[in-house]
Amino acid sequence: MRLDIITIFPEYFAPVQVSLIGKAVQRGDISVAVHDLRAWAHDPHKTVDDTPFGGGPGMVMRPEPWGEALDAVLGNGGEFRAQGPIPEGAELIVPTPAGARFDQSAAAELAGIPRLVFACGRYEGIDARVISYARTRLPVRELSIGDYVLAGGEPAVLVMIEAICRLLPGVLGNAESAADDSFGAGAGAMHGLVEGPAYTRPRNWRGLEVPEVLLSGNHGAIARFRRDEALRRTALTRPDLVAALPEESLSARDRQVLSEAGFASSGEDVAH
Ligand code: 6GU
Repeated sequence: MRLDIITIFPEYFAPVQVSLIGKAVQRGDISVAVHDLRAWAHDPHKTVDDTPFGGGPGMVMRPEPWGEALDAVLGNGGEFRAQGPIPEGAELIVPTPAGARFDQSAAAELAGIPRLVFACGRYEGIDARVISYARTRLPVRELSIGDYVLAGGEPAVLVMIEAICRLLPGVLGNAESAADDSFGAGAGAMHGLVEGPAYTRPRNWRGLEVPEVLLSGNHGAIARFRRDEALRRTALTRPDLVAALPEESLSARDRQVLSEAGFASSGEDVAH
């Protein structure tokens, strides 16, 4: 997978060189190019923003540097502007709090795309014509990582890259761990639930014991215990997820655990 990031803060992306993603970059499974938007600002001050038409607070990123940046990064020699071919399989991702929610299914979809170009906006966003124009040339997604406002798209892009790249084959040490985690879709996944707690050695730590069943070697009992814990924790921290569970996905035991945790069998929270 190839990633291009266009930003006024290239230093912000140093973290892609570390941890699992950094190792995948070193192996050549992922290539990352970070581009400084100011390289395409031609005035002495390398201005990339201006006041909004119609008035109001904040600044808007000017279209010209963005147009040239996308021409250079996406077009093989300016072809982006010249209506020539866009690199096969490329998509443009624009992080914005006004975008559609970036969630695990979006991450899984994007993990299947060979080339992602991230356009990080600052201030009050990028002149809207840049996105309209780009939509005539390649698929564009405006994405938000949650209902809060960041000063810029950079941290959101780091989050998206981490979520996407850990789904690529070979990036996680254990091929099953991505599929099996909260929101994953693997054989061991707790579909639609968050994961319960995990334990490792020592069996007794500061007087606290590891739950006995996990030491039993009884795989059926362990799976049941983990599902109970996942149901309890999801009921406590994410009642919205419990309410969204399809009724037919719940066994009698599941419903009992949920009802003990304060949920009616309809999936509604009856605790308050
Ligand atoms: Cl993608 N960008 C900004 N600036 N703020 C956000 C966001 C993105 N997602 C949530 N808040």
